[in-house]
Amino acid sequence: MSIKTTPNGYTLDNSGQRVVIDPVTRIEGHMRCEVNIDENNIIRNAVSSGTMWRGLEVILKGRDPRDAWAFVERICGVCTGCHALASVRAVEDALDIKIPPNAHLIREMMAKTLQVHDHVVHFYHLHALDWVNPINALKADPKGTSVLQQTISPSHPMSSPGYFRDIQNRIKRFVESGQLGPFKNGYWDNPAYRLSPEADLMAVTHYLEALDMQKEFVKVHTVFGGKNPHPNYLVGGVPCAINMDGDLSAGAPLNMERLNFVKARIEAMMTFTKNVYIPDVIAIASFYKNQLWGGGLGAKSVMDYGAYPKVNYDKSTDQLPGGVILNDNWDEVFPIDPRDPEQVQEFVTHSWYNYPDESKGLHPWDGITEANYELGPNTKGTRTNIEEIDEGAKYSWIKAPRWRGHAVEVGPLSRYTLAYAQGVDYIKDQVHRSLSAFNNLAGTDLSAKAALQSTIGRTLARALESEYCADMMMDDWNQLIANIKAGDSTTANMEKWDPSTWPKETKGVGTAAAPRGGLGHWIRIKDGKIENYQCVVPSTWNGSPRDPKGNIGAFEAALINTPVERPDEPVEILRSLHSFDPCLACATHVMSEDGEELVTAKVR
Ligand code: NFE
Ligand code: MG
Repeated sequence: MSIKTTPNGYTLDNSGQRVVIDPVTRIEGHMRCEVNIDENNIIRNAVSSGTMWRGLEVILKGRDPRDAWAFVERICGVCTGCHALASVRAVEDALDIKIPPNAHLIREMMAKTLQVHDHVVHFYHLHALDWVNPINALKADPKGTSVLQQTISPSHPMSSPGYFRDIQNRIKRFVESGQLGPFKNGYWDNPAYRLSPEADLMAVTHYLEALDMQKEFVKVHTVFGGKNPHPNYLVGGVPCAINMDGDLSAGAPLNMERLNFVKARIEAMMTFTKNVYIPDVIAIASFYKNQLWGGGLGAKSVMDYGAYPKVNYDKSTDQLPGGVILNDNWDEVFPIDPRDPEQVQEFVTHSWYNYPDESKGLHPWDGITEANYELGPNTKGTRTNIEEIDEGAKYSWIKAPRWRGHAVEVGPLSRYTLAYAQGVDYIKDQVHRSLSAFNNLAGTDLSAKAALQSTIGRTLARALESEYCADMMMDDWNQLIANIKAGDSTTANMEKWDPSTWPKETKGVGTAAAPRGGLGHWIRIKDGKIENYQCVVPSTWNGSPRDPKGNIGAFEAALINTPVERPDEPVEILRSLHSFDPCLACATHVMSEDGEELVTAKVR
């Protein structure tokens, strides 16, 4: 047994019952989590491990930088497009290529569509079943659900008792057939589920509505990028020409019909986020008002590079300003510079990689990706069947990125904390409006800080960011139309397409607001080829293992001191982990050789 306090202020005690969750499901990629639970069922130690290895950074070496986006975009099919965006930005930065304003607006609309799509799918299809019990919805009085719907969101038209009764009958047929599909394997008799049957019925109904909506949203990617997932990008701009006289049958130019099609999808995103998503998060949260745990690093130490610039290349036009907040001090925001070798560094002391000197971190321009799978002496089990991880040694395929040595959280909650602390009116209004709706429903009097620093706050920030992105996208759309009307239909700058125009040696960095947080790609180009390429990804920050000083990352921190109602049904652990929307495919971007899971399941 050992009790330790980490430099970032968490007391870890690895005595008590060890509970292993592997695989953690309803995430992207492969993840394992081990916790120690004391005699009062409180989590006192947490170990999060990425259990897959990929190697995209290695695959890129020696390739044409103009092709990099197409490789790195395949890091992930969920946050589709954001790696391509960070990549083209990194290459353009290295080669000093300035893209036309229309290309920026189209890229922004694609990025914001991704946010809305990813956040909606995450909340309804990956996270909601941690809070919502579909089996309990069978006990609901559909009239009560109708009243609830009209109370929390009077503008949503689908609210009649008959509508909810039909859905309830659909769920009944599902359950009676014994084929629960996505609702299988839940802990449905666990008292940790707190919603009324009427609220459960409303939420399951919206699960189904969201399935229909998400496939509409992504059509914005098919218009601008040819397809989804993995829309097309281009170094120098976007690969879609504007031709207002264009005939669609003649090869898909961007014409007014297509632009109006996009506008209708943006309007659908605005309506769904305002009338369904945000009211649902607030209504569900009101049933969990006494369970505002799981804050961890969230809103205390946070980081973002800055998001949604109005003007490309001008960080002062970021609509969500970036920076770093440390240790809960919202009065001091440190500027962030991804080029500064002292700021962003990755450590591998507890990661399955080699560095020449593992006491030091490496800035991504000098980053090394060299696998080294070795287990600590206190590991229980074998190399291919770990029973218990030894967190004193290397224990994850995720590296540990740090900002000036500090563990920070990234994601919508970090962006919202930074924007709130820096006085962005739209964000403050949104936070205050949703908080007062929550306080009214729940009969509480929480401050913004208290509400945000929790698992539910992290989930709320994602909903609010979806609304914000939908609204901002309409501004982007209007600006694009204004540019075209003023005679500018340029979508690419190909002046430096030819490698003969490039310097012999150069380097660049590209950042983007990925759905799960700040994303950065760093590239070195030599003799027209990629010499080094490093991605530092949101789930790498949040899912990071311990660093050499012993600081724990955001997933681990969010679990410490969380009470668990039934240790063999750890729904609370899933809630906190899912509130980050983990993507292990992104986090490790770097699968065992035979593609198999490295470890086996104990508790699901
Ligand atoms: Ni695969 Fe990703 C996002 C990136 S990982 S989901 O968002 O970049 O955190
Ligand atoms: Mg990396």
